[in-house]
Amino acid sequence: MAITRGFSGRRKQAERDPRLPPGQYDVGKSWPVLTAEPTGRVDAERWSLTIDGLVAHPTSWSLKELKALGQDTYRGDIHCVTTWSKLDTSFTGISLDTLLDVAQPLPEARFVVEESTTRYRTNLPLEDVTGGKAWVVWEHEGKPLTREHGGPVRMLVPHLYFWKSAKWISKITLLDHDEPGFWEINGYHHRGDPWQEQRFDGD
Ligand SMILES: Nc1nc2c(c(=O)[nH]1)N[C@H]1C(S)=C(S)[C@@H](COP(=O)(O)O)O[C@H]1N2
Ligand SMILES: [Mo]
Repeated sequence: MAITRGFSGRRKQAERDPRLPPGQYDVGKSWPVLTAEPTGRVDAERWSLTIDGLVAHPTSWSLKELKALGQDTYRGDIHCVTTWSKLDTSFTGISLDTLLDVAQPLPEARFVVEESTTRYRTNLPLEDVTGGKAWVVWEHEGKPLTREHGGPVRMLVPHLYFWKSAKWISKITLLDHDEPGFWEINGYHHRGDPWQEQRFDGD
């Protein structure tokens, strides 16, 4: 009966997926593109990733060298500060832990800056990219990462808002102090935990 259907429909809408942090909505299968600059144009053959700054062994890897280190898959959710979340998605790449094992952070290293070929930057505490929380990734749901989503290789730090995941990543620098990146200079929160709604500076 019409009344029953309408009633159950409303009940369904009121249910909130517990995987959605406060103020976020589910985009479903789609994946919005958000870029504050021209889309990066990276030649995968010539691209490399460098870890430098406060490390015992500054190191650069080609994509081939990264892939030779192994492969990790993240399965879970991502959250953009503009309020969309994408649930139960997957990315394949290599854990930052593996790369930092090679580079060897010095005891005074406490923060990192991610830098893109496009010069986009974002900053993080070192502990937000260690302990199985961050990856550099080249595949999304089993396919090569597309250029508009940061391909050939982007950062993935899914427990923080997605602006902390630099597309076209090329350098990760370890520092003893925090150094605000593009959005952080423009009023965004320095850490960006979606579960605490750390959207803007002071949140
Ligand atoms: N190089 C670069 N990385 C970036 C950005 C950018 O403008 N340039 N935007 C950030 C923001 S605000 C978000 S929400 C995500 C968007 O990634 P997507 O376009 O793959 O959804 O990338 C982040 N990484
Ligand atoms: Mo964003």
